[in-house]
Amino acid sequence: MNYDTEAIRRDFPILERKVYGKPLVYFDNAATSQTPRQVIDEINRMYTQEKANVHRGVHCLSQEATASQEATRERVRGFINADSVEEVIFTSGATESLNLVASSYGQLLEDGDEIILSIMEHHSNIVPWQLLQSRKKVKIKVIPIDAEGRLDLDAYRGLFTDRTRIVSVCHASNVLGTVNPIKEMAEYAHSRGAVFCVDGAQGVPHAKVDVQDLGADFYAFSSHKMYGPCGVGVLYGRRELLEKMPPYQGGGEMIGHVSFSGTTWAELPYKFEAGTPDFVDISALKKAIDYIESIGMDRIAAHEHDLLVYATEKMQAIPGVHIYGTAPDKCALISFLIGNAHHYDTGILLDRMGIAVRTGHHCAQPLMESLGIEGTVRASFAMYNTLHEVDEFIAALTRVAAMLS
Ligand code: 7TS
Repeated sequence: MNYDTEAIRRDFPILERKVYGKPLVYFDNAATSQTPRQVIDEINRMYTQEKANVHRGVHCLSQEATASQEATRERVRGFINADSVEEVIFTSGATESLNLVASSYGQLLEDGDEIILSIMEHHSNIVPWQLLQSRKKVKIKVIPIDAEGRLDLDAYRGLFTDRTRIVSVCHASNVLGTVNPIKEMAEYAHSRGAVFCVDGAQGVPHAKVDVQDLGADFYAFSSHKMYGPCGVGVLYGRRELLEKMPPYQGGGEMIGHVSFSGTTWAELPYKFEAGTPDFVDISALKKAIDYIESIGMDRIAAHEHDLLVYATEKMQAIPGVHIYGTAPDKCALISFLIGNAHHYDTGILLDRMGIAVRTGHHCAQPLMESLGIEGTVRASFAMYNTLHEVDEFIAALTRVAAMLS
């Protein structure tokens, strides 16, 4: 069966709209991807038919809403091949998932313990660990990158000591696109007695993820970057670790029994889900997974790779364009600058031509500093983008490059 981009595009209503009278070319998918009708319909169905608080009511609507939410948990479990639904925790996004790990697993660390991160991390995999440093005297060590934007694995191995407790790195960089060798890195961390946490925000939307095969002890991601609703994220955690960890937040539903003489916690995964969850959007997330699987993650990955290779080749031919991140294994995004032009100016001009890209530091300021720049322009692709759109982008970029140089 051919990869039918036109049929896919018909499922995404927003792709029909125009900006400044021009057809929208949406190349900001690494920030958030668009949502198919099937997901939007499910959100609508939940609001019109099934809105009732979950895990609370004896009444029919509450039971239906609970079943809808819990069906997503099972769907996510299968999607990432977790061993059980107890290991799938719903959060508000990758950011909250990573804060949960740093805060709660962080409670188990002792003064003098060490954490390994990488220079290419998003702020959401840096700042939560720094917040932990205000409570514990833990040390943060940073894996550097080479000229192509790959993690320096010799340096990585060299950072370990007998105090290394946890490594937390991104599956793929949101700036460089580099896909990190998670399996190999996790194996080494385990051989040194450390736990391995993966920021999968840019991993899950682009390739099949098997948390057990990867050897991830934690895996964090956001629904809105994988064609799902906003406001929902997932934290996968290995049961044995989750059981040892204290709760992240206190409130309704995360308790066993509350008393002023002492409170007990609910079983997994509810111990980590305080308060009313975003059950409407959680329920609709399973429709995004259905959608991805109806097309096939391998086919999506191959299509995105074609776009990446085609766009990279064409961009390299435009005078003045410099691409940041040239690792052989990249997810479908390209960061670049034109000569000395400011990234913002390039972004504004492209926007006026109907092309949505992101500009700035992409919440990765330590990486920018190490590259000696303030920011980049970033084009990022998704399953519905086309070679024709890349051609439009290249034509626009050629004009912008001529204007700015
Ligand atoms: N980790 C990575 C690697 C990311 O790219 C992002 C968001 C996050 C974590 C945080 O995800 P959130 O859904 O909780 O916000 N990255 C971007 C980006 O590149 N442009 O906008 C958001």
